[in-house]
Amino acid sequence: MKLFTFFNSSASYRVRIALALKGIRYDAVGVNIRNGEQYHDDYLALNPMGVVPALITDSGQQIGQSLAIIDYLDRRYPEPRLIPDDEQQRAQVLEIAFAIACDIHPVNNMRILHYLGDELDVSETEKKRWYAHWVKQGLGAVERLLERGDAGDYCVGGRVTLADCCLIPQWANAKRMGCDLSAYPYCQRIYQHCTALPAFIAAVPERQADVIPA
Ligand SMILES: N[C@@H](CCC(=O)N[C@@H](CS)C(=O)NCC(=O)O)C(=O)O
Repeated sequence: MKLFTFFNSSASYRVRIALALKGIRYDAVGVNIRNGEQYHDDYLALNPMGVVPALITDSGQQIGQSLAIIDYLDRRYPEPRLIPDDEQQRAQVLEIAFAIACDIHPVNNMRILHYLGDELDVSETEKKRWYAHWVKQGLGAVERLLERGDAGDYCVGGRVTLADCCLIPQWANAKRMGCDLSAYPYCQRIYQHCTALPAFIAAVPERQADVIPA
């Protein structure tokens, strides 16, 4: 299997966590999205969205979209199950995962921030405000979902799921961007617990072969 990834891409990070949890061996191919490698023709043929990650499976299938990749992995390698079969837990897990992957992440993606600066002349300070605003709004909602559910060391059901695979990279990203995260104790507890686990440690940006030192 080949994963096309960028070290500090949070969508790639989600998939790296899932691969590590399932103990799947894969070759990592770095795509430097800071240099525009996601727009090279050969990469666009693999993932027409021009974003990372993308996966080429052992049978040669090409899959883009981190959640589609994790769903594929979960069906092909069911242990540990990341998207529960139980319909109530499944809905809880997907609600949190989609809140992060569909509502928070897309508005703060690199190309959006570039567009704000390059095309709309938005200053660096205003871009930081933009980023912090959507993190606050989105993580505030995730915190309430965790509060009304059964969150503890994990988002749902006392074990690792897709929701944790999405929360940890989003949280790490917000930390890196200097957001105030003091208002989200449920998220904080899950971050502290999960980031001490071997699979999450293996997936961190700093340990990837394509890391670019700060
Ligand atoms: N919905 C996509 C989002 C992928 C995505 O936006 N990846 C970012 C890195 S986290 C990217 O490649 N950005 C390149 C860019 O903004 O030009 C997924 O979940 O795979």
